[in-house]
Amino acid sequence: MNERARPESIAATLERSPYFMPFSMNRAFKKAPRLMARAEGMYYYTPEGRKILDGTSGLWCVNAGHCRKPIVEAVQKGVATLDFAPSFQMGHPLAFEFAERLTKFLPEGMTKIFFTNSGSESVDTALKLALAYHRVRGEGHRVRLIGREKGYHGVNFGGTAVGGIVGNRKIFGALVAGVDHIRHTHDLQRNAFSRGQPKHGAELAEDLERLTQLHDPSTIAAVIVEPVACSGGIFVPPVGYLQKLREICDKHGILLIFDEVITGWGRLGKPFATDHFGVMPDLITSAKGITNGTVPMGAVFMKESLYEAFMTGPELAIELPHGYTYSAHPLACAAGLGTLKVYEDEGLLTRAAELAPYWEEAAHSLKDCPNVIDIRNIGLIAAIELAPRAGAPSARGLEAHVKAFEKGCYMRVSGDTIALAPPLIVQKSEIDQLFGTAREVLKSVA
Ligand code: PXG
Ligand code: PLP
Repeated sequence: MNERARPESIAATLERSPYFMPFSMNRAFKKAPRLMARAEGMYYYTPEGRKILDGTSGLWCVNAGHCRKPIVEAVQKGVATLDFAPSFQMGHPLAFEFAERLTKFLPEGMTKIFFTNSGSESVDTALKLALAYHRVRGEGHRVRLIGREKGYHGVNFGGTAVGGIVGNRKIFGALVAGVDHIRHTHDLQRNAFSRGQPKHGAELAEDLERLTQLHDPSTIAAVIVEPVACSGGIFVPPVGYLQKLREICDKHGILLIFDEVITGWGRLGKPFATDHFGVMPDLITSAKGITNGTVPMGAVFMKESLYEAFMTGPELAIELPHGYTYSAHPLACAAGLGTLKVYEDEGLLTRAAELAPYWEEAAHSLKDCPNVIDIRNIGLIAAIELAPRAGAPSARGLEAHVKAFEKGCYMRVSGDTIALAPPLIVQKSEIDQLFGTAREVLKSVA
């Protein structure tokens, strides 16, 4: 029997492991690990073979469910055919094929694609594109980037700077100069237990107008927001809010970036949140579901006019001095092509819309559970916000996460908010299991 088959021995050695885990409580985790060794469809399996319902699509990325055959086979075939090919001044056919296929799924008007390897890289790419776009058009004075409080845009310098989660920013110095933030839209007093988009708060978009007055609009290059802010606690945009942001951007020549790393790929019941809300940004950042999480990949989608602005200089010059060794990696392109096939064949990018009413009922049925102070939902996303324990913020959330895992469900928590977003193949019986487990957990968490 090899080491991998002996779970006790894995757990016993973890305390000394050299693995510095990302966004984790390393010491506590290594003392009492929660491991997944295998996955299939809606479920993970622990090394001991315990079946765990995946309530958050891994990290919001496995939208088509786990280990789907067409994706696995595309990757297996891909890796045996072309392991790597350079994408700087060279190319490979899959990259062009994948870009072409992708455009069929994108909101109308999004016609050009830049490949990255993650959401964080997509965000930093989009921010650099925005600055460079203004510069090549003779508006190099537009140097400021605006994010939003409680926003999450990954962990690279640009994304951390425009991000608005205090704990993710405070120990990393001054970050990037010229960044400011508009206010968040979390408003328990007026909007608690809203179903779908909350009624109150469209006027919060006017905070952007305030910043244009403070800095002068001619200094602002771009505004980046998540259409639904997910990592920071799941905040659904108030009715009319995104429209207002778009209007203010238009008025002042500011680019609007929607960070759709989570909201893209069917999460809200349309391919993108852009389609769902009917508000068109200038750039969209994507990752995660683009390959069903199988191989790391990200992308920035942009309007034709953005791309065209770069195609005006001498032809024998590199139009954009930016890119990653692994941009358009052949394995990621193969995984992406397999993923798009599953999404299309199974109608997964609109399935959340069919399930949303059932999902909403199930989520809001937890209203009477102890410590629940808000429930928010949209598409196949739900947030259950718990009152923080006095003097110990996040403790209640963490306990809920651990107890749910013991009861056979994986649920992410962000502080004291439980975040649910299952693969889009979820069945109603599994929705029942998820919220049934959440109810049991909430009753047992003091
Ligand atoms: N933008 C948004 C909107 C995201 O949600 C990123 C950028 C960064 O993507 P990468 O691929 O670099 O991680 C994200 C990622 C959680 C959670 O549980 C959310 C993310 C990642 C990990 C955990 O909320 N979002
Ligand atoms: N650092 C060094 C020294 C490099 O040579 C490179 C790429 O060539 C990078 C960082 C960037 O790596 P990547 O292209 O994988 O983002």
